Amino acid sequence: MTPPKKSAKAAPTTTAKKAASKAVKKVAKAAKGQPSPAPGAPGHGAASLEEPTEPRPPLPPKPDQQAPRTGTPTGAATGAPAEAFAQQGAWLTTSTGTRLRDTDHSLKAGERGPSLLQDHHLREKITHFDHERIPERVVHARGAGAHGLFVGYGNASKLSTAAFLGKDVETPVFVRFSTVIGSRGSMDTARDTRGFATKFYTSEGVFDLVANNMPVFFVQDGMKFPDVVHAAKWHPDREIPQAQTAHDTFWDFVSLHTEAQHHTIWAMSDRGVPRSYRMMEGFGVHTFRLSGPDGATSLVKFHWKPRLGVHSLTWEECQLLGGVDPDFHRRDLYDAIEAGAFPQWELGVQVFEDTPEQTFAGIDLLDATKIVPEELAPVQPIGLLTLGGNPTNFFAESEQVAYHVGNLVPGIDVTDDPLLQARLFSYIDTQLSRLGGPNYNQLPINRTHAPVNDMLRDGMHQTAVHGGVAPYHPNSLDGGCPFMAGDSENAFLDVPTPVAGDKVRAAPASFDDHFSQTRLFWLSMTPVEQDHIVQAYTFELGKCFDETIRQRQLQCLGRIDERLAADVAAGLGMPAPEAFELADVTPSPALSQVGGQWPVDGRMVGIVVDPQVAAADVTAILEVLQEAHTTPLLVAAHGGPIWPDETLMAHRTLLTTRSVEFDALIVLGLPIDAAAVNPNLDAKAGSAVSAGPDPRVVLMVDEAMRHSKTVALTSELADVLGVDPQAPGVVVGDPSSLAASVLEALTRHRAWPMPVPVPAPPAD
Ligand code: HDE
Repeated sequence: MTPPKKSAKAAPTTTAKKAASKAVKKVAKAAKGQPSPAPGAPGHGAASLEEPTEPRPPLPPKPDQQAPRTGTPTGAATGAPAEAFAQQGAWLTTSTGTRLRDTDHSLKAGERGPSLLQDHHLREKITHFDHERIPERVVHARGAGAHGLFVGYGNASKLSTAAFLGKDVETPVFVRFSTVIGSRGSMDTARDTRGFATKFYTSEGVFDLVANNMPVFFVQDGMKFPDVVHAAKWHPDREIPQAQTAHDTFWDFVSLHTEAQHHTIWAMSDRGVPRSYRMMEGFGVHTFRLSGPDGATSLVKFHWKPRLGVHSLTWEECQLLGGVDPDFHRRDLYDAIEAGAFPQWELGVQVFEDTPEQTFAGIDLLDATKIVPEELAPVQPIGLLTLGGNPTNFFAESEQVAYHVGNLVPGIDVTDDPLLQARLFSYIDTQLSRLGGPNYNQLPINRTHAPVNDMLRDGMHQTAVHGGVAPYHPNSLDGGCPFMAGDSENAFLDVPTPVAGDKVRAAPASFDDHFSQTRLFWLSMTPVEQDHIVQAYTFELGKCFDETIRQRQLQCLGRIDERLAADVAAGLGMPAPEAFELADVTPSPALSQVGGQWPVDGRMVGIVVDPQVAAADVTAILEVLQEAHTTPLLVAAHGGPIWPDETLMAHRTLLTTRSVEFDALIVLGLPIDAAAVNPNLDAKAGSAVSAGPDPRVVLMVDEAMRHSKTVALTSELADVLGVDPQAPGVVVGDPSSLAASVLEALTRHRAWPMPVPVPAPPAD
């Protein structure tokens, strides 16, 4: 086979940029004239105080909302508007379209009598309600989705024949982000791996890239997946804890099954607590095989690179958000899209020669617990993804979307990675019980945009009406149709690869190295990131009941790094493990996520005001922040108008928010409401003992500073609040200068207390 030529590094093409900016402008135009700059309005129209008396047809979706294309189950576009999926007309009907007179009372034998069996409307309404839930996903149950557009740069066309990678080819996509362990209603900010699954509706069929935000996986063989998931989920007797690995069964498993240690250190790092879905990398994890137009094949690893950089929450923020806003990531994604701050990622590939060994620089490409450092194989961008549409209906889209790693298109094939091979079985199988039968690909969100001519028939919820009499091959009754496509008709190619060896239940020797890349990850982190890892292990193991399990995991940490093991042991009050011989590895600075500057789109800025602040100053700050595509929210003592003659309204009050909701704080005033000094209140306004600053504002500022965020305020308020103007992240100045300073500071995400030394790149 010919070795793949490295494709030239491509910048986003003008068309890719134009397509993205066209989409941004469309939403911005639709949003113009909306009453509030804060996203999150529940519906398209405003509610009326009285119950409406005049019927009207259902309103169209909000400007930020999209829906799947209205195609037939067999791929043909109907051209019907997206609303055709939803409700029609002005009058309430049964599910079969009969208009109804009353839906508040059941049909009874007399006003005070028993309900009648005859009541078909009651039975339909209650029966449907009884069956509204479907089984949640076994893993990745908690998630949120968005519509978008992928535009190919064209530079991968030599590597793969896949049409959607062609230059300026536009492909609609639906992306679903998720946590792995928690149930459907669990909090977004749990420490966990995140899913990043993308459905490309390409002209050649659906391609699903079912990725995670970490490039390695817990296990090397699909056979072990149920084990790791059972260990990570709640304890089976009490079904606690929810959505977290800080418990005995998880650490019992990973300390015994040490191939999980590499993934575990990623989960214990800041990657396990992302600031936003918009600020995560995505990784296909496995190695895939691409085939080009000349038949040459190459091995690749897929990467998603976020335009906003990779950023994280602090652990304390995660815990507070779990209570203050358990929907933090879901809300962040929807709000950003609604505000026109469309998240973007570049799709990139690391390309390797397709050799019989399937290794690169001594790294086994079939081992999903290994990465290939970017310093050794750079990620080459091959297309741009822009998410520009929120779902119109969560259930129909985000819940019913069914990804499958076997949804492949010509030019992209799988490899023999034993994890990937098991996934090829699992994803169809799980949809059968989750979506109730074999026709789930006919659901609107799963429908392909390519013509379908299969011989699959019947089954639960069949919505296609198939013609013909011979859904079998070979046949003569239907003229032998459908025919098989050959190379010239762009048929999918299962790349012929040699297979040899005994039939065994065993792994290659290269799969036995569990610690060298785990150490590589640790050494690639900056000191602040290493401290977070120490804290995460200390927290998780501190929640384990069993001393032996803690001890065993400390030994695993000793195999990663002496300082890591010693610091965690100190936090647990246990002896540090013996010294182990450590792997000699070269750090990969690309793995660190601090030390750069990024765009600030969609960042949240809290502005604390009181009626004494000049409204003109606040309006000017709002303008600067909105212009930069951030979302400023006014925080006041009470809801409603803040100034008697102004239209500006409070978006949050000191009761409905906490500093963790914001990336930065601007404090312009001190809302003190003496009337609210009530000893029976949970968090009293004002101070019962002195006329000092409102303790809730003090708490906000203190918390924001502890989380290394930017806090901007005037020098008078810094004095009153006792804020050190020299402290990291503190900006003191006139109201007119504060917004610009905040925007500048936000480009670095946080103001870490120490300068951040970045590990040196490896010598050539
Ligand atoms: Fe999955 N995985 N997985 N997985 N996975 C599922 O499929 C499974 C693996 C990933 O938003 C399930 O539809 C097995 C690796 C994502 O709908 C299920 C193995 C990676 C999502 C399943 C793996 C993933 C899933 C549950 C080991 C990263 C969410 C519901 C062989 C590359 C997709 C469903 C969504 C979902 C099985 C390993 C990512 C049970 C058996 C490795 C992002 O089929």
